[in-house]
Amino acid sequence: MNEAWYAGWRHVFKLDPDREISDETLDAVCSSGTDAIIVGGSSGVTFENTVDLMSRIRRYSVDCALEVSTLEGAVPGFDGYFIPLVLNTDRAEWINGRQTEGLIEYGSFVPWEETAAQGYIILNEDATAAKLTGAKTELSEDELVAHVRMADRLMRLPVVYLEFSGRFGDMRLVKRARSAVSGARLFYGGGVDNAEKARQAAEAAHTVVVGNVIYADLEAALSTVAAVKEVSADGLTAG
Ligand code: 1GP
Repeated sequence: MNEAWYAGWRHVFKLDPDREISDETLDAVCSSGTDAIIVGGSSGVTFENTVDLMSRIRRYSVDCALEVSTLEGAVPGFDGYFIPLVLNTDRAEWINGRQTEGLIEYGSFVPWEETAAQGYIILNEDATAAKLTGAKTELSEDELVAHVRMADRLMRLPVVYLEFSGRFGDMRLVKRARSAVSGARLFYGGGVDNAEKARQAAEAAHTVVVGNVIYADLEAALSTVAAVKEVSADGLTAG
């Protein structure tokens, strides 16, 4: 069977090209045992700062993917590419508009085997991404499940991403979403800033994305790696 390049990822660190990171911190993050680094951000992403961060991460063997959110920030040389489609907005530019513009420009150069669409469901109204995209973040459980089924069953997107960026979400809802997916991998990101939250997120989602705490408390960020890895892939803590 042909497994997707991100299929085995349980823990991922997300680095923002628009934020400063020292060589020491980057070394710790890339050598932490995380499964991959995703480069991406909601604002201030340019070709220059993306190339710069990519070339620094490239000194390490860790998998490195780019989440392409702007045309300017589309940089060749990553191991993989994620293309976010925001599902809980009525602004079409974020669902398929900008993505189509990207394909008009770069469609012949896309490494399709290493490119995957992410069905983004943004659930924290305070997140920059929610404001930028006009996401309808107040979803009932039924509405959330409907969005997940839209992504997974109708659109057959390979990744569903529950984005709580900046706030730890309701893990019961995340589990509910995971039980609703059939083929997609469920990514969870938002407010994972210690080992305990990492463990809870790992019990709920297939892949746990850790971002902000890298810049706020490196030791706490690093502790999330082992915490996620201690939870087996089906969400049961080992031992
Ligand atoms: C952000 O989902 C990621 O896109 C991670 O969220 O920054 O809150 O860890 P945090």
